[in-house]
Amino acid sequence: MKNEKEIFEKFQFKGNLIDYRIFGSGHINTTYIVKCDDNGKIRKYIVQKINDNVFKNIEDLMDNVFSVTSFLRKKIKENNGDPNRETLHYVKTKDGEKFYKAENGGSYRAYRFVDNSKSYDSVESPEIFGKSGIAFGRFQKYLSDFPAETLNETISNFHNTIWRYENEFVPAIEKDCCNRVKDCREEIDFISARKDDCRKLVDLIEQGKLPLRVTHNDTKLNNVMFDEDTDEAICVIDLDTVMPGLALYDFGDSIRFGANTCDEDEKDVSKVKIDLDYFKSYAQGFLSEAGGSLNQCEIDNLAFSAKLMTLECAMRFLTDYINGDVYFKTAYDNHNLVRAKNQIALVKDMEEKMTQMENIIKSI
Ligand code: ADP
Ligand code: GN1
Ligand code: MG
Repeated sequence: MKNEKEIFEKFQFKGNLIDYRIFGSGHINTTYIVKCDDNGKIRKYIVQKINDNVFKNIEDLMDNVFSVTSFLRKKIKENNGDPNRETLHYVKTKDGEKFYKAENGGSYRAYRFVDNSKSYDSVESPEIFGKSGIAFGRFQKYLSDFPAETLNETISNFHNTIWRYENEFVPAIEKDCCNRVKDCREEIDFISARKDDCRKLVDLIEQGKLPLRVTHNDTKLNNVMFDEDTDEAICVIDLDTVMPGLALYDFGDSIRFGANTCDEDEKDVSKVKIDLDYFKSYAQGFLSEAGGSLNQCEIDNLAFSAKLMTLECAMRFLTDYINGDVYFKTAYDNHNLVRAKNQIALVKDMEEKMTQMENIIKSI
């Protein structure tokens, strides 16, 4: 623990460090909340140990997030917003570096805690979920003229679903390093039967029908901060995967996580459904900001993208289970298998309700 305190003291925080603890429920980085006493005023910061198994080039990653946040700050000011609350504010180390490389080998970065904010792992009303749609839609709109060629690709082929299928999923099954394939044949068959779905959007990119945009690529509900008092969605966080991508990835991934009637790791899959009221509310929010710039092919594939992002996530959880849980953080032995089964149940329900989902999009 002494070690961690020493690491936190490397950053340009205001005041004396008085408290810190592990925070949040992300699957990738290790997140801490750190409190400092600045002459009686308590200042809160977030410090993260960046997962270097997931992010291979941390310099590139930090260059991205610094340039994206400074671009967003300008946009927010132009639109009369409050840049201190509406985008992440990174804090450099006392040596002026974007992150701190500790003696233990770990890489750490820090930002200001977004004042008076909270994140949701699930919400109780479609209205609140709809507000996250506005935030992610606006995020995409603000980044529409960001110079995409200056961005580093932090994880290659991140949402290239067919690439993941052929280069991660199938090899994991063939290798079966932990002898787990025997426990998930049904799930493997379910995903294999949908291989054609995995190539659909990639084919449309190649045919020039879907444009690459600067997108967030990890639009989980708990990657947006809400105001403690008003429940307005104020700030999009977790910018590690901001890269050229499809508007559809951002839309679909939000639905996957936030319109599920259950948590992503609910074990009783009979309860797992897509809630169409949540779907509609998110679509209205997202399209109210980003809709104006979408082409017809993007609009036609919004409902499909929700299914595809869920199928992709099922495949990623299952691949990680087969590989022995080396990518996502897990809390118990077959956690990744539970997540995969949950996502598969959601795909099944979306397939049954696909026409209704498409009609909702048409009605907006
Ligand atoms: P991961 O990549 O592991 O998902 P995140 O960057 O999403 O990491 O952070 C994990 C959690 O920490 C978030 O869901 C949120 O609750 C909290 N968090 C992260 N950054 C901030 C911030 N600047 N202010 C307040 N809370 C934050
Ligand atoms: C991870 O970092 P977090 O928890 O917001 C993952 C997403 C998955 C998600 C599944 C960089 O998101 O791609 O969809 O878990 N992030 C990365 O819950 O792989
Ligand atoms: Mg996150």
